[in-house]
Amino acid sequence: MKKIKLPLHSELLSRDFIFGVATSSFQIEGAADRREPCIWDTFCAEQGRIKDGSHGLNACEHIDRWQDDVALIASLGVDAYRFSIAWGRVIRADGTVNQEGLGFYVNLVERLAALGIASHVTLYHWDLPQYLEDRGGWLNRETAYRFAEYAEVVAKALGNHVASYATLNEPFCSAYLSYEAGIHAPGYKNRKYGRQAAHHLLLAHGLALTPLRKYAPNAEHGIVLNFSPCHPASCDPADRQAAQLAHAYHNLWYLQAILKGQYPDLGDKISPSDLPDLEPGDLTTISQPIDFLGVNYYTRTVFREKNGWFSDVPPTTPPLTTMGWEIYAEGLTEILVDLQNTFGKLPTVYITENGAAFPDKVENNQVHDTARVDYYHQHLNAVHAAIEQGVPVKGYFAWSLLDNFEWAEGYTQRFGIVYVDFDTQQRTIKDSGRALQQLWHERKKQVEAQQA
Ligand code: IFM
Repeated sequence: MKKIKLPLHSELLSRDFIFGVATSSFQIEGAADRREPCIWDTFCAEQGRIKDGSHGLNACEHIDRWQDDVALIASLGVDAYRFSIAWGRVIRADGTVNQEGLGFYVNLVERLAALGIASHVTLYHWDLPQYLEDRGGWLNRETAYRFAEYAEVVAKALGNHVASYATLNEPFCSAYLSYEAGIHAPGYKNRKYGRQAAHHLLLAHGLALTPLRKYAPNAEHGIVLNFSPCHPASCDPADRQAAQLAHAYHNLWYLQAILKGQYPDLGDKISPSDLPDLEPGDLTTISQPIDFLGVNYYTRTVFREKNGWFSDVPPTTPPLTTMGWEIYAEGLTEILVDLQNTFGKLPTVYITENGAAFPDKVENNQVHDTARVDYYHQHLNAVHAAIEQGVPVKGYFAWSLLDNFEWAEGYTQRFGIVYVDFDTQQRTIKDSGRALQQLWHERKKQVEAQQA
């Protein structure tokens, strides 16, 4: 088995850097009968929405297998586990709290703590309760206020037992892919909707910070955003401009609002009628200080100019992942350094997701996913390079612990460091999981030796 190697004195090997694995509720939990339906249940039931016609009703059956899954996480030697809470498992359609659902997460956090594993919670990873979508979803400003109430319920229950609370995971996806590009639930295709949903999501983030800080004052509070360096397809000035526009629209739209309290100025590239409706004070609410920025990174994107706008050029040069994404580790260093330069100083950064899907196969109870071992090796070294250039990265979470429901791709994409047989629910640690396990155990030994 190949190893993952880091430079000897890398910050990543120090005691203060945290390593973890990540998942999200809808992608692994199952037990749909014990929560409210969400927009992804509805979307999966619509013909043609999901590549393999599947759904998330059972997924990895994590709700019923969580104790074994936690033992598995512990065996990897991680410091932390990042997971999300299903809003509709906690708050019923009539607004009352589902104590059993909330209790699941209380037990999970307790068990993790007993094993010395810190909980990093995400409050919203795309599974909006359908009862809220029925009232307009993220196009309805009221949803932001319901989110803050839900955040309060969770913070009261989990409080300081959680190391960090991320309000949202990748609002780019729950706004752009969901309301603007029609690829994710609820599947709208409308530019104004996308911008308005993004604004309400960011407002929800800002509003939730108040109860989170009140009821979990010792925890860290922040948000998880996804970034992809935007490169021009050619030296043509029109393509260069298109790549810059894509960077502003996809990457800066969220971070600039949060760190600077303003949306990027797109000039005449966007019609004023497509810009979001704002109320006075919204950007102040959105731009409250955060303790950390979660960065999700998978690949870069190449753009060319098309009708005065930008259009992405799908990569063709191998090696590509089964998602069709280019493996481009230097893009992680590039985007981190670029954001640091753009914003002066970034808050603490956690790489909250990084990983790749490959066509894994189980052979004699083993999965030889050498390409994924290489992927982690290259990307961890890219994080090291960013730290060397002054970016305050303090943690790294592999995406994902388990193969799971990959949204519009169904179960066709395997991102796990642990293989899941969806017929038997058997879990098999892949070579990438073993390589990370080895790295994490060796690092622990090294840190303990330094302390002795
Ligand atoms: O599986 C997703 C995750 O839910 C959000 N970030 C990207 C991952 C891979 O597509």
